[in-house]
Amino acid sequence: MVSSNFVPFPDRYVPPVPPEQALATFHDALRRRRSVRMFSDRWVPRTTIEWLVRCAHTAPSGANKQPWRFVCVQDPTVKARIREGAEAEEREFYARRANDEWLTDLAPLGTDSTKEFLTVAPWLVVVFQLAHGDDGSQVYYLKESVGIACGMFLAAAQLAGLSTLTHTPSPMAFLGDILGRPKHERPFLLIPVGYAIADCMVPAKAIERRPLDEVMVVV
Ligand code: IYR
Repeated sequence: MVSSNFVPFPDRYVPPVPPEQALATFHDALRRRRSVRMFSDRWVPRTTIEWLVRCAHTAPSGANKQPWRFVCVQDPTVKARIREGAEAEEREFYARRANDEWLTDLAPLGTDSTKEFLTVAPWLVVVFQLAHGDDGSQVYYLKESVGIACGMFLAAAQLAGLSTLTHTPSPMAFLGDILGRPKHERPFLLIPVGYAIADCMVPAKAIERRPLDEVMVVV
């Protein structure tokens, strides 16, 4: 098992407080995260976005292939094109693609095909999954890997006091076209990042969490 490919576990993290205290602090930040659709245009520095990507990029991935690309858009012209493309897909979604159950489930969120936040939020981070490495090599557990990286991105943004939305205008192929990405990069998630407006409203239903004993089983 231990071979010359191995090094001693470097720089192990030890929390400065007991585990449950560290977790309570982390949980307090996470539990107050809300998906936000009412963004202000308050600027977020590029260096902050770099930190978010750095955090996401610590994610584990199948065979450590790191099969992700984070395309961070602040150019107003590009954001406008993304909004146009997303709203075109969303109009189809609300008019035709979504079935009745889906529309009923979405009703409490008050969403429609207008996506103003796509031009207002200072950054749109478009996460792409790489169908193969840039060198053509295989990748493994692609969705799991990119999903974990996105989760870490969202947690990092929350820790920094930033608001995010997990937006999935579907299908998302238009994002690869607008951003000029190569064919092996497939859009995975569109994450607007910024600050919520002062009088931001969120759906009451989005605050509820099922009790722990419904989501956790101990055997
Ligand atoms: N993509 C659409 C619809 C939508 C779907 C789900 I599932 C949501 O949780 C929220 C919205 C939209 O963004 O309006």
